[in-house]
Amino acid sequence: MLSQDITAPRIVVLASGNGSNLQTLIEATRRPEFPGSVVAVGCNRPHAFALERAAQAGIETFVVDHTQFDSRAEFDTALRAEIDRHTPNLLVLAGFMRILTTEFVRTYHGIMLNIHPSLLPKYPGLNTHQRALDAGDDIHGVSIHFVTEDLDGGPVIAQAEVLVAPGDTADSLADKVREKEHLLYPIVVRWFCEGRLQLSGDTVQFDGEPMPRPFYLKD
Ligand code: NHR
Ligand code: GAR
Repeated sequence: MLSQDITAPRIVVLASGNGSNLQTLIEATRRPEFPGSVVAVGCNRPHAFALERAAQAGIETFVVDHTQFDSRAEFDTALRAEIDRHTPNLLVLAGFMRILTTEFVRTYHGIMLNIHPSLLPKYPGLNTHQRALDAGDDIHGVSIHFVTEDLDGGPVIAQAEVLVAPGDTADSLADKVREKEHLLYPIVVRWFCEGRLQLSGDTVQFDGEPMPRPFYLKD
């Protein structure tokens, strides 16, 4: 229905690499009953496979190559200009690999989500799978959070766990975690598009009530 298309939340996805999470979001949002659509995909790397996935799906793309800027502030300003052309209601980081400035994060406060490959607050930052292995963890996983200035420290909305098996490597763990990511991100993006998720101060609100703990996806 045309009227639905006009009012459907507009999602911009930022990615840096392969874009498998982007792919699952494109597929989920294309189901007729999904209350939002991916209107553009932005990358900081000109050769990211995510760009090909978007093009294949007929979705607009833009590249803001961070290596062409002298500072993070200038990069972020250029990135904001590209994003804002698409008037997003939701900004989704899906394997986006550049730390964003305070200015940027403030601009999209309450409408920016990130998927992070660890059970936050464990292992913010990079190399999460190796760090979980090195620590001897037997449970690892993924978290989805609102993005704030605090790197990977924004309020957590949802998590899913994977079991670490003897013989697991960083690569095998990444594969297991990615499987959970592909299940979890579309659920959370749908909630946001349905207007069920809000950030209020440091608290995630779900259906207008503070979430006492993150949603935990069961096996
Ligand atoms: N920005 C802010 N302000 N807050 C967050 O919570 C953010 C963010 C930007 C990205 C994703 C995050 C992740 O899920 C994310 C969350 C990149 C780095 C990093 O160190 C750290 C965390 C995340 C993403 N990036 C290096 C940098 O110098 C570059 C690394 C590379 O290019 O491979 O920006 O893990
Ligand atoms: C995902 O596992 C995501 O959690 C992680 O990168 C992968 C991207 O995969 N994100 C980060 O490490 C952010 N620093 P994809 O490109 O296939 O979606």
